[in-house]
Amino acid sequence: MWSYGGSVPGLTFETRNGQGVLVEWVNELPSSHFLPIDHSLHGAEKDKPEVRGVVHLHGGKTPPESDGYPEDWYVSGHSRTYYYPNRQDPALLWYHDHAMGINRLNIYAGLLGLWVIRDSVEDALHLPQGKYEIPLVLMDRDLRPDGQLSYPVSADPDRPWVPEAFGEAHLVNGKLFPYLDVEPRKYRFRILNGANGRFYWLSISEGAEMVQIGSDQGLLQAPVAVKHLHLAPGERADLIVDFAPHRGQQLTLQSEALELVQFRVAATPTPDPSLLPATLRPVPRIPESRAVKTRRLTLDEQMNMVAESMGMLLNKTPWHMPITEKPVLNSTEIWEFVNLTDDVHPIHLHLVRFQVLDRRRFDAFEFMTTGNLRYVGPPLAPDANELGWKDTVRVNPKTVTRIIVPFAGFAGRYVWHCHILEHEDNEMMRPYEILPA
Ligand SMILES: [Cu+2]
Repeated sequence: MWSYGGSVPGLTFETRNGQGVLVEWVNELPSSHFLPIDHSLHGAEKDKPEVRGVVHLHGGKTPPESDGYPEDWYVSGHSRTYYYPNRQDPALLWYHDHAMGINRLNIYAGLLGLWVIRDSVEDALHLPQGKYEIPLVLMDRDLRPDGQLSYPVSADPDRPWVPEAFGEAHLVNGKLFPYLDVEPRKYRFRILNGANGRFYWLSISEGAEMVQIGSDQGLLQAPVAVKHLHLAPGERADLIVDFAPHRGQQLTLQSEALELVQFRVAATPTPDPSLLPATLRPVPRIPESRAVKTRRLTLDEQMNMVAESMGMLLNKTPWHMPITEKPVLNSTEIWEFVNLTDDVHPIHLHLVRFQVLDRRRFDAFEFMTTGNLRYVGPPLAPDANELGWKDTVRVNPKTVTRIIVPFAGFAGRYVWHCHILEHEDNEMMRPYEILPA
């Protein structure tokens, strides 16, 4: 695998709110790629070097010159020094490659890692910490019989891109079905879906209760008990699991029938000084009236003559077209994603955090033929565990999903995209620009 700092997932950054960090990201990768590049994709043409990289901190409130713009890639023997202010609420972020046209291959190769931000407010909650706080990075990979990574290809050798890549090897922190010896007490699990395209539907066997305390951009206002947890690529969840009722048992974290990690609970009781407070951190809902603009943005799929996917688009506009989304710094906008495809797309905006307003079914055929947006159901409020600050939102098929976004932080050029990496690499990504106030 390729890695940041010698391990997959890469080294975890432990940081504090307001404590800026400079990182020199040095590219020491080999000069040829070991996974199948599709030179027909924009940004991955034959005149580009095979191996290129650029690092993006997902969820980071990062100045534009350090955000890892997809075209800011560089080759082996070079480095970039990026500045991360960490002036944002405590959260589990993650860093990964973002190089134009080969991002899916670089991340699949192993270029991802975690970035934790903490602060004194979170410390004062006395959540489980130290060895009782465990990150779980979920991803799937396919392996050849010799143990090497295998990435799927299409039937066309000139266009090997595939619309989705799934693997049969389900990895947690880079290991196949690992186990963890746990004490019968509360644990905090910081979970990332780091897969290219797999969605997880998580639960724990023996009816063990999961209590969600945080999502992408930090703590929820209050804990939410969840039986199942839906996690799209790029999404994070912060969970408390109390093993006290399960002394001597073996529990499994699973996604439907897939076994991901086993918890072996010790039989002897143990003291548990950690807390699960009834309230965590205020998350005031942003009133819709604060939005100065509403943008309607479609999610589109292009099919060829035999109904094979040729790729997805945002607002029917490929990457190279001029920037169309230019919110003003410190203004708030509503973005409504009109999903005309049959897939769920996790849509991620760089730099900002946002709140999910609602989801509503509409008549996609009527919209595509007449342009008229006719709803066929009531607006559905987000689930309780989606009421915190988010940076990635699941946009369901034939549904309008609305988010409200304060564009805070920095003026400059960023991107927004689908976090199914195969989609992102094939035009389901657009630049946007925040104009100075
Ligand atoms: Cu997508």
